[in-house]
Parts: sequence; C-alpha cells; structure tokens
Amino acid sequence: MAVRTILHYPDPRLREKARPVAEITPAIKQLVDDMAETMYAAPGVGLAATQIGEPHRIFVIDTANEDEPSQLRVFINPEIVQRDGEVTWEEGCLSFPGVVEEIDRASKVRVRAMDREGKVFELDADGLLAVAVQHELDHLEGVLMIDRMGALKKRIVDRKMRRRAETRASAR
Ligand code: GNR
Ligand code: NI
Repeated sequence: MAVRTILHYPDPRLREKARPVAEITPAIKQLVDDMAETMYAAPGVGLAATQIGEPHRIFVIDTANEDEPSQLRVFINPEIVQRDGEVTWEEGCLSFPGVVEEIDRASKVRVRAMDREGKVFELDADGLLAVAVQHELDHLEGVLMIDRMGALKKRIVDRKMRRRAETRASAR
C-alpha cells in the first residue's frame, strides 16, 4: 500500500473524465487500497481516483467520526439512481487546500455501485454521506467544487489557487 500524491487545482488532470472499471483486477484492488491509505493520511472524508491522476470510476468515503470505528466504503462504477431534496453544505476538497465554501446539493441520494470485490450494492445516503457521494461523483466527471460556486467566489478561489501553485512552483 502507498500514500499517493493528491493533485491540486488547477492541475488539468482533475478535468479528465474517468473511465468505467471493466474488471476487478489485482491492480484495481491495489488502487483502491492506495486510495484508502491516501484518504486516511490526508485526512479526508472521501477521495476520487481522479484526484491521484488515475482516471478510473472509483471513489472511497469514510464519514465516521474520530471517536467511532472507521467505516470504509468503496464505490466502483457508481451511479446515482435517485435524488431528493436540497441542502447547502460547507464543503472542503483535498484538491483545494484551505478552501471551504457552501455548495448546494441534493439532500438524499440512492447510489448503486460495486464494492472492492465487485459485488453490486445500493445505498441510501443523507447528511454528509449524501454530500460526499455527490462531491466524489463530480470528480469522476472532471467537475470540481469551484464549478458549483457563484461567479464572485469562483474568481476569488481560482486566483487564490493559481497564486498558491505559482508560489509553490517557484519555491522548488
Ligand atoms: O475531506 C473532504 N471533506 C468534505 C467535506 C464536505 C463535503 C465534501 C467533502 S469531500 C473532501 C475530500 C475530497 O476532496 N474528496 O474529493
Ligand atoms: Ni474533492
């Protein structure tokens, strides 16, 4: 297992549309394990394969609190089959360090996916889990939280992230 590097906006690889997983191979299982390790190391509530430059339709989520046992959920070829209600949630993203913004989402979703063994499951999610599922599914489409912000916030976040990337590049 390995902690992988998380790509930061405006890395163009975050815009790649992820491809469906055709078969659960040992390499796919290794990728899932690396994603979980990377998510826990960050730490984050979720991680999409696109964020580590692997454009496969896979994300992992763990919304358990620090005082609860970890509850890793693996989603391969996920689809939202039902959405209900509306919610505004303060979201963060590991690809936008230091950025927290309110984003509008469906408040409940039913998601269908395969787990790490290739077994199909359906999950009814609300609260943070529902928000995270939608956030991660966006990543697989190359859609980022900045795309869901109003024009003013979008411009501020874009400039902040581009400056940050330039500063870090010149420090190297
Ligand atoms: O760690 C994360 N926290 C979070 C908080 C509110 C809504 C969504 C998220 S997902 C984010 C990790 C991440 O960037 N996943 O792609
Ligand atoms: Ni994210």
